[in-house]
Amino acid sequence: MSAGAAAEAPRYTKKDFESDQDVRWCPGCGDYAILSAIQKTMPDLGIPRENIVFISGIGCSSRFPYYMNTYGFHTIHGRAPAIATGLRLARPDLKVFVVTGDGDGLSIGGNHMLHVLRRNVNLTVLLFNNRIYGLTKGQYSPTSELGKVTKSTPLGSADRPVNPLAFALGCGTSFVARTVDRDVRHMEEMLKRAAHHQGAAFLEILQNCNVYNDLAWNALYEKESRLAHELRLEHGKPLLFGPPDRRQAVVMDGVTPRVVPAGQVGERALWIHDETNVNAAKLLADLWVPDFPIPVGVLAAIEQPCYEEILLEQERRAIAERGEGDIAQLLTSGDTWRI
Ligand SMILES: Cc1ncc(C[n+]2csc(CCOP(=O)(O)OP(=O)(O)O)c2C)c(N)n1
Ligand code: SF4
Repeated sequence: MSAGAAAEAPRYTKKDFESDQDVRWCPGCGDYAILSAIQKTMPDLGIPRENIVFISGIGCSSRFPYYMNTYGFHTIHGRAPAIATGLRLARPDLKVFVVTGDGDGLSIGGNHMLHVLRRNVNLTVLLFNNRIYGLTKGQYSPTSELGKVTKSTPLGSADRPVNPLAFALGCGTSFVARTVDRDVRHMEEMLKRAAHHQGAAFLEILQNCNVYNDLAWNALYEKESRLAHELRLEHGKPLLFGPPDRRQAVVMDGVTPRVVPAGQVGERALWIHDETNVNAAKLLADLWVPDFPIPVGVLAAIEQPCYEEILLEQERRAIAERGEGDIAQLLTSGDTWRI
C-alpha cells in the first residue's frame, strides 16, 4: 500500500487544502501558482488530510506548510530532508512532502538532500528554483549563473552553478523531473507523477522571484522563446522541439547529444525518450540553451527498494530474534564509567 493511503479518504476539493493563514509572498511571486497547483493536486492522491505532512526548511518557499490545510513543519535551514527521513521511519503510514528552495536545499541543505535522495526515502521533494535567495533579499544561490551580479556578488558570481537535475540523478534518485511555475497544467501533471512515485521523487519547479531575480526563466516564459527552446519529454516519444516550420531533433552522435533539423533524421535515428534509462536521463539533464533545448518533464522514473522498507525490516527481524530490548539497560551495560 502506498504511503498515507491507510484510511479511506473523503472526497476532497482544492478548497479543503487551503489553510486560513494569510499568504505572505510578494504580489506576483511564482510561489502562488505552485501553491494553487499543489492544493489542486492533493485530492487526486486519495489520502486523508491528516495523513499528509509538508516539511520545509527556511526561505520564502519554505513558508509553504502554513498555507496547506494538512500537517506541516517549518523546520531548520536545510534540514527538512533529515526531519522528513525521521518522520518516515517513525510513521511510514504518512505521505511526506519536502518543500525547499535552491538555497535551502542545495546550499546549507545540500548534504542532507544528497542523503535523502541516495537512500531512496519514500517522499516527494519539491525544489522551488528561483536562482536567488529570496527571503534574505537577493543574494546569489548555488543555481545562480556564473557572473551573476547580486548584493553578495557585486562584481559577478565566480561560482559555477549546480544543475539540480544532474545532482539528483548523481545521487541515484529514483524519480527526477522538471516543471515550470507558469505552465499550470504541466505542473499539475508533474506533481501527480512525483507524488504517486514510490521512493524519493525530486521535482525541480522553475519559479519566478519577480522581486530579486525577475524572469530568470524567460527562455521558457516568453511565448516564442518557449516554442523554440522547450523540449517536452514524454515517455516513448521522440525528442523533437521547435515551431512546426523549424522542427528540430535531439539525437545521439556516439555518446554526444546533438541538435539537427528534424527533416534530416530518419525515423530509426530519432532518440526515443525512455524514463527507465537513467544513463539517457543524465545526458538530458545537462541540456540547456543556447546550444540545446531545455528539457521539461520526467527525466527518470525507476523502481528501487525504499530505505524505510529495508530499515524497518531489519528492525522487525532484530526484535523477532532478540526481543524488544531496553534502551536504559543498553546504555548502562558494558563499559560505563562514573565521573
Ligand atoms: C542557519 C541559517 N543560515 C542562514 C540563514 C539565512 N537564510 C534564510 S533563508 C536563506 C536562503 C533561502 O533561499 P532559498 O532556499 O533559495 O529560498 P527562497 O527564499 O528563494 O524561496 C538564508 C541564507 C538562516 N535563516 N539560517
Ligand atoms: S522575495 Fe521573491 S521568492 Fe520571496 S516572496 Fe518575494 S518574489 Fe517570492
